[in-house]
Amino acid sequence: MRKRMIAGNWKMNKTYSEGVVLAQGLADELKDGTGDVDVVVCPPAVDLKGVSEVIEQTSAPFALGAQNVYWEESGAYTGETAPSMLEAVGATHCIIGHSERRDYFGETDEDVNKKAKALMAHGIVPISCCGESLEVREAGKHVEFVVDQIKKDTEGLEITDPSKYVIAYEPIWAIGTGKTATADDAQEVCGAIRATLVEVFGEEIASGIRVLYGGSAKPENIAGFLEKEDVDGALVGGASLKADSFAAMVKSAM
Ligand code: G2H
Repeated sequence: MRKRMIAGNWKMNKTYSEGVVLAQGLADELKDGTGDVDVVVCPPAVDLKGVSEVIEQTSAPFALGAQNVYWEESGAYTGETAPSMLEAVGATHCIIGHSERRDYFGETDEDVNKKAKALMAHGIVPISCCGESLEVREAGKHVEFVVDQIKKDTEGLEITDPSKYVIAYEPIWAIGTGKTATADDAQEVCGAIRATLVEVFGEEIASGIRVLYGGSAKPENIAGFLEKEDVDGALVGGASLKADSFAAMVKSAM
């Protein structure tokens, strides 16, 4: 059985002190635990240490994730962060291949694949994003587009523990736009992702990999997504910036 996961992607929001306050608020909202749900918060890189300290001091029931990583171990890569650096501040998860990184910073499937391998070598769980543009969806090619991304993003990955690799399906047209995919839209693609994972890794591993939905997920709509067979949780942007709304989503998943 796959444990559900609710992950918050703060994107480029919250200064260090604001991040600490949000993490404290979330720790308080979730003080009674998160049941069988894995919860992850992914603040901006400069907030990681502060949120890590809040988690430690309050024994908060959530894990720490980064929003990006570089695949080299160290060296002359100005502005980048190595997996060991994430590990050193307590990050156990890391988002890779978010559509905003693909669109604005030119991240490719090859990069996403290298990042996944580098993270996994350090025991950090990748939350690997995929998803189609409106143009691709309107052309009716969304399933084949996402299947192709998954094949490229997972190429050569060695997965022995399927709980340590997570996929987030985020249709780009539904991100931060207020437009959500329907639960059936999400299931169509998440089901195709699962079938692709079976091809790549075999039934046993594929059945243990979490596939999250992302794109304007909020307290009001999360339950519908979670009812679907191949949707194992959510990657939440806007609604993760308030402790009460994010906690409400975690509670819906419990
Ligand atoms: C999709 C999502 C989180 P939002 O990018 O990754 O953001 O929930 O704001 O659409």
